[in-house]
Amino acid sequence: MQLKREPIIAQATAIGKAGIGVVRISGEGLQPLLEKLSIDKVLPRHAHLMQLKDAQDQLIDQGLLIYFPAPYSFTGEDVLEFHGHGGILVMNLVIQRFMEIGQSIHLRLAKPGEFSERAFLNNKIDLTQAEAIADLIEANSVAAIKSANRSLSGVFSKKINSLVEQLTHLRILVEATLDFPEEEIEFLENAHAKEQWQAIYEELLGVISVSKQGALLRNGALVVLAGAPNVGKSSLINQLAQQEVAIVTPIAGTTRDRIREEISLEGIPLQIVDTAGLRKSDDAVEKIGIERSWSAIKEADIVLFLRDASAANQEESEILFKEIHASLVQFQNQSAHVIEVWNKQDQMTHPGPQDRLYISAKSGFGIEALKKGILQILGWESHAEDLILARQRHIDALNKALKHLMNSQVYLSQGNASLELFAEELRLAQDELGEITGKLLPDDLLGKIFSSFCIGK
Ligand SMILES: Nc1nc2c(ncn2[C@@H]2O[C@H](COP(=O)(O)OP(=O)(O)O)[C@@H](O)[C@H]2O)c(=O)[nH]1
Ligand SMILES: [Mg+2]
Repeated sequence: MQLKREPIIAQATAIGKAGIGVVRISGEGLQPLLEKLSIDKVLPRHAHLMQLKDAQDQLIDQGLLIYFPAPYSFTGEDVLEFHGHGGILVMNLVIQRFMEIGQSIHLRLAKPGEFSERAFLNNKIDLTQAEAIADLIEANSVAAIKSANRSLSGVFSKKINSLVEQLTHLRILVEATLDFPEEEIEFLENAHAKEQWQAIYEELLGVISVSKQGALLRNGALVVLAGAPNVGKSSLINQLAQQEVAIVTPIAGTTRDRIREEISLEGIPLQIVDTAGLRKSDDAVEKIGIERSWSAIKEADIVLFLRDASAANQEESEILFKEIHASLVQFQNQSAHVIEVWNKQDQMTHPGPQDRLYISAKSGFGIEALKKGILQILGWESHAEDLILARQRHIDALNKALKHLMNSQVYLSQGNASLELFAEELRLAQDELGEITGKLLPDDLLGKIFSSFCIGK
């Protein structure tokens, strides 16, 4: 038996001063509420001009009322929208008044994400689509908007559902085979079980790849500028940010604090961190700065290790370079990429080895190449049209599904005795995929996901 859910109300638009503000109500059976609103006849999906009055018959607000009867609404329940004036107090009074009128049907304030949760529970959208709504609202680049919209229209779910279907098909095949042990191997061969497995494997790899691309758009990367004093780290952050965010002087030890600036490369948000130059110092403040440089390196996705290409003596820099690599190992941040960047190209007196990345933070020479290098290291393929704005939750589940699929392969090649294990691994892979669309997610996890959305969503 399904429990009847209480009707809920919340402001759907942002709280603040605006021309209009929208209050949304959703519930199973809002007819009693409509009857009390003293509008003669409320037509579905029509805008009705309405005066909302308080218990003393004083006008609170005048606006438009739209009624979306179930199941043709966002939540799948009856939905009422009141489009009034977007003032903080007005909207509060409007909500209060609706709560008074709706007392008999137990109208209450909505919790964060509760509208989306109901849409999910009523099968209007699946979990990836609900998440895509939140992502669309929070998107901070055009690319992120595009890929959120793709998820919202069901592209991601379709990919997942297709994989689930193929896994089911293969499982049925294997389980049918288990009933006829004598013919097992031949049967599977005739049904091209290996080929089916291979197709699923390739499709899953494809989904993982586009999801990782999308995750880049969402998460971006932390790029730390490191190196000896005076190699041009602060000049480079200024060049990348296209403004003077850090102080540049010829005096070694100028930068002491970490300076952060966010830039966007093809829609990917990059946190650029300028750090104090790494050297032995007796200055108490500079020492703290240098400690902070190391802690930035500890967290980096990419370390841009700057060197002065015009300097005759590279010995110190060479030692520092090794030190950075060693410390990344020590920090257990081996996934960080270190890019060697040779700065002050404009001051070089003779050409250096060709395989180096030369830039001039001063003139801007090589900056485009550097940006390209960063994108390449992040694995960004700018022309991928079918990006999915995946969340970490999705990537984790996809990776786990891949792991089970790989496990299953071992059993398939072992033949007879292992077929049950083969089927079991396929089932585990399928379960992981089911978690992405929310079909197989425990209630407490679902609640956690929806409560991270804001109120009114
Ligand atoms: N000629 C030249 N000078 C540079 C370049 N980049 C930085 N400098 C100079 O090198 C000095 C140190 O630069 P700064 O950015 O403060 O280096 P940091 O200590 O690594 O942050 C300053 O005098 C800069 O003007 C460059 O590409 N070419
Ligand atoms: Mg500096």
